Formats: sequence, structure tokens, C-alpha cells
Amino acid sequence: MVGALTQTDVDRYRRDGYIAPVRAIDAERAADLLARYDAFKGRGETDGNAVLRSKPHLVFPWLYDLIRDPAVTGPVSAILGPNLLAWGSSFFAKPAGDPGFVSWHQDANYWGLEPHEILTAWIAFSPSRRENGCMRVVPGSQAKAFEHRDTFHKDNLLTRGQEISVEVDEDQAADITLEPGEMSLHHVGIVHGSDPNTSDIPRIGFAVRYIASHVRQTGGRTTATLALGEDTHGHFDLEPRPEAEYGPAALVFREAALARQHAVLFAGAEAPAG
Ligand SMILES: O=C(O)CCC(=O)C(=O)O
Repeated sequence: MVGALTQTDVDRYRRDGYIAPVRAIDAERAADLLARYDAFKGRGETDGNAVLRSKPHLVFPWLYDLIRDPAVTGPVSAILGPNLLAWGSSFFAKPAGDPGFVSWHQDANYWGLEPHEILTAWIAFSPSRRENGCMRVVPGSQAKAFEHRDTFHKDNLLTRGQEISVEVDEDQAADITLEPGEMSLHHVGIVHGSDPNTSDIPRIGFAVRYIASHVRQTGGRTTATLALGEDTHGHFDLEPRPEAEYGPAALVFREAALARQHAVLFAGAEAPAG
């Protein structure tokens, strides 16, 4: 065993660019997290969806704690090593019957992070299956960087609708099916996307972007959360745990952190969630 993964798991991740399913938390805790998510959605906050989309762990203590939970960081550290930062987090939510989809893309194309010792832990709060639009990946595709274009399609869950400019052979794609509390780990370079939710079951996933502590932001200095071990390189300003759910100080901090990230990544343009 290495962390909470076997050496075979780690070898498979290095070959295929992903591994799934990995059990992170039990079904009961996943149900509790989903209930908290639903309760917040039920409040109908004006900026609620935008907050859930980018760095929500900076305003929800229970997400900040999930990001730092050994149940999640253990398997991640088996791949990235003992010192981990979380550079971002995003909910990818598709209500029942939602036309939302995610075009085929590679995260490495636009995050401006080097080297690529970076992965996403995609934690299922609900079941994630083919019929409700589970994530799909092209195994092994992390080995090659593809050109991308922005489509701004209205149903694309990526803010700019980024997609790979060449045809992706869907016959090569693998479905990542997960039960609540399971997660997948995918490499920053893997080609991935997902289809609309054609079922009556919501699909709610929480994606956390983990980086090894030596990874740096190439265009300038931004913020990140210390998730495990030590910040050995000091490349990022560290983010504090929110003092209370959706509290004013935490909201202000999150806004400032995103503004810095956007300025570095897009010179003022809007940053993507995924
Ligand atoms: O949730 C999805 O369908 C896609 C997620 C994604 O693009 C990501 O985690 O980078």
C-alpha cells in the first residue's frame, strides 16, 4: 500500500491518467454533505451558484475540512507525495434532466501551473452514472497536449466552453461511475468531459484541484489551501479556514483570491471553473 492506494493503483494512474472508484467517505457522510449543499441551494442566495462554482471551500467550513480530510488526501498523496496544496475547488452539478454538459478538454491547457504534478479529486455527493451524465475520460490521453478553442455554448458547464479543437474518438472513452462518497482521481492533462443528465437523478460532484507543494503558478502569485503536510516552497499565499458558513469576511477573502487568480490566468477575463 502507498497511502490509501496500492502500488498497482498508482501504476494504473500513471499509465491511464486516472483511477476510479476510490472510496473516500462513507455513504452516510456523503448524504450529510449533500444535505448541506441542498440546504444552501435552498436559500436562493443571489451569488450562490457562482460561489459553488469557484473555491466554495473558502466560504463553507465543511468543504474546507473535506479538502483537508485524510480520507481524501491519503489517496491523493500516494500519487503526488506528502505535501499537498489545494489550488481550487468547484461543484459540477447537473440537476435531474439538466442539459448541462462538459466539452472534451484538458485542464493543463489553461491553469498555468508547472510542473504537472496536479490532479483532481472528483468526489461524488450523489450517484454519478452514464444516464445522469457521469464524467468520461480518454485513458492515456494525458501524454499529449491538444489545441483548444472557446465555444461559450450556453449549456456548457465550463465558463468559456473550452473544448479540444480536434475530434475526440468517443469509442476510446471510459465512463467514471461513482456511488456517493466515492471519488475519481484524474491527471491535469487527461482528456475528459461529460454528457447532459437525461435521468431523474441529480448528479452532484465536488472537484478539488490538488498540487504537489513544489508546483508553481507561472504567471504570478496566487492563493491556495494547505491540504496535507507542509508548504515546502511557499509559491502561494495560504488560504484561511472560513470562520462561519457564508460569513462576510470569508466572502470578501474569496472574492479577492479569485480576482488575483483571474488576473494571473486571463489578464482580466473571466476564469473557468473546470
Ligand atoms: O463534472 C464533470 O462532468 C466534469 C468535471 C471536470 O471537467 C473537471 O473536474 O475538471
